Amino acid sequence: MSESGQVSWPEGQPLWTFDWRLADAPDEEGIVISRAAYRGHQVFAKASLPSLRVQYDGDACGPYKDPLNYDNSHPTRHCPGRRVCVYSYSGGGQRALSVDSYHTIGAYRLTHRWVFWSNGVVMPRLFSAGLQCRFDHRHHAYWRFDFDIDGPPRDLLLEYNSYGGDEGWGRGWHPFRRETRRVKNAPSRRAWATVDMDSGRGYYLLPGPNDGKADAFSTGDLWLLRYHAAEDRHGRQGSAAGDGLDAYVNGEDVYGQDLVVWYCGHLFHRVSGGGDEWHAIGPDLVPVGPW
Ligand SMILES: [Cu+2]
Repeated sequence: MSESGQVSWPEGQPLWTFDWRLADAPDEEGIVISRAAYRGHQVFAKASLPSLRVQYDGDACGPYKDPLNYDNSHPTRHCPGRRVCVYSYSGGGQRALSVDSYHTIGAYRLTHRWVFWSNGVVMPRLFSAGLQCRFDHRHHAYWRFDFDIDGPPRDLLLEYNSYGGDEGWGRGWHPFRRETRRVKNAPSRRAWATVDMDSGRGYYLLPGPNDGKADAFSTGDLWLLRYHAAEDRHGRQGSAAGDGLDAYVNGEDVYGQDLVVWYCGHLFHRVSGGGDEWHAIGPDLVPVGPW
């Protein structure tokens, strides 16, 4: 089964337009956002959460790959009778449109949410509570952002480091020419941005404060890949044992190409916090340039 819809928000003078869909295997990748545009300029061809891996200390349980699908989603009080809840609210002088779904997997409770703000900011989020196994563990959430800023071609990914020089994209910003896997580096305030070379429009990708960092089990924070349809494996990407993303990093040119950016948030869940505590991870996507 699946549930899907189209958004044009706010009504009358839309800032955001996109399609959404929550489906079962093999398309179990949480709520999938597609054909998203802000102020009439394309942002994503597709954005989704194809993989959610869990590792326990000492492998006391698992590891697991938890699917986010229609089958394990449930209606909430907010939206009776529906699995995907679409609603708007205001905060900090901005309006927001939220699209979310609530899932249970064993004792886990999970909310997958996309928030689209009127100022162009996008907040992908995963909220987690519940204890399946009474050992400290880490949830690794892999978001896949198939950016098509102003259309598929001519995009590039920049990385900011406070120690970087000026290479023509602002002090500290370095453009990647080849596919790569990257890890966070808080001391240099490392962040990323995907930019269309012609329009100058783009999106910063700013790691969230609770997003942790890569470890031996989940070895990356960001992957920059050239788009290939065959590399979109939907909910079948990777397994409990491995995310399978390094296999796509094979030296392809990514400078001014059609790009896919994967971002992983690493959520440390201490058993001592109990099962009712909710944890949240996810980056902020912030528009840059003349939107
Ligand atoms: Cu947990």
